[in-house]
Amino acid sequence: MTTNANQVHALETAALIKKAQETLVANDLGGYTVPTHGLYPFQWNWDSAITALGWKHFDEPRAWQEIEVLFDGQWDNGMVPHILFHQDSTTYFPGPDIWGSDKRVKSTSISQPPVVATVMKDMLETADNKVLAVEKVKSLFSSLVDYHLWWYKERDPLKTGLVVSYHPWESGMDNSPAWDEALHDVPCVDWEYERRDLGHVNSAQRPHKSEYDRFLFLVDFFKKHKFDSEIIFNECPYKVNDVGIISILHRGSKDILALGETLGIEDARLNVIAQRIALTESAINTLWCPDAEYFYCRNVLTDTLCKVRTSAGMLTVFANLADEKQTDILNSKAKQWNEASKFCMASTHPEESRYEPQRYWRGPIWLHINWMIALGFEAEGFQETADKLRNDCRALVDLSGYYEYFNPETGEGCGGKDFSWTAAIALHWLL
Ligand code: 9WN
Repeated sequence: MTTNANQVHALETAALIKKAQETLVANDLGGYTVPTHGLYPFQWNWDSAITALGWKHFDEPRAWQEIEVLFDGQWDNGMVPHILFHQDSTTYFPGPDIWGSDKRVKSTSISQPPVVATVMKDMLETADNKVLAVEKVKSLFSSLVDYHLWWYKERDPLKTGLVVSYHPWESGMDNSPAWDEALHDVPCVDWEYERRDLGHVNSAQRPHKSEYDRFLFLVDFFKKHKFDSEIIFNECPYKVNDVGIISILHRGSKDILALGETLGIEDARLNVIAQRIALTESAINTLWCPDAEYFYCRNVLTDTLCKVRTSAGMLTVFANLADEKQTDILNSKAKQWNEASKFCMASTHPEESRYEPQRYWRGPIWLHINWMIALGFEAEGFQETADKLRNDCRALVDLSGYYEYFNPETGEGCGGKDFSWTAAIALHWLL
């Protein structure tokens, strides 16, 4: 770049940093950050963890507070819910009454990908205020272990090595084509409801009613069974091994062991986590499809792989679950995938028949997913792939700003505006 071009770039970067910080501050509801006002007016689990990564760049105490408030909603059994309804709002559906929450902090009855452990490790390692960071990790550590043990005990009671998910919302990748068959087998609710998301976002960018009918059936099912884990495990009409959750959990568990070692924390439960890590490592290849040479999710109820290439399979590299040969294959696939659309990485491979570039999780790009995938490839020495992901994400925010997600063909911002995790990933990774 010439000196002038460098100066322009620096000015643009400074403006983007300012805008990203302002976005987080504007979305701050006092201790927790909403993903965006209106569309998502509560605290979401993996959004909050990712958002803390943004806060840490300009307000470390506030970043730790985000995590503390998230754990304040933890259930007695260790689950950290997918949404905490700290206050009422009429702009989102389904709210706490539909979920039938009976806890002190009202919440949903499912969780979300547990990226929080990895975030906490990053926050400790990069902290300016080490004393504060050590104090916070020490005080949250036991709850964090409880959370991971909840996943293993409640979602893999038979010790298969692969936890199950009970709801597409739990994956965070709500209407990924990976769930199409499994979700189709779930009955529809027989009551009328009014969606609020369509009042905020164009319906072409959101899930269909046929999916919402089933999402809500599952919510009713959990409530009807009073959140009884045994009954739900035995009878839930939707049970999926989600390779995204499995990978993020696995990486997080290893990060918990590393945190424990760094801080000299002695906790006998860490042995259980270590055993579960080993179990997952020995089971992951059951999700590898030798024909496609790709990691798929599995519909546990029909014991079939969900054969559609979604970016969730790439998270095995982030978790270091893919072996050396598989990582090499995935890197070649990532290159081809990235070339298949103008911007990368599309959440569903553009050559899949179910690919839709702007409909929720069926093609658009989410920056935090790309960040995790890039971290994985970088750690394995595939810097070119990591750089391509990063450069494309930077181009997306340059072009469209901090939208919830982006069309991989045009770069157009989709979904909610002024979105917390997009601004946070920009602060943490791109700027
Ligand atoms: C349901 C908040 C959340 C994200 C999810 C994303 C979307 C909610 C919805 O928004 O899901 O949880 O109502 O569409 O799919 O990943 O955490 O940003």
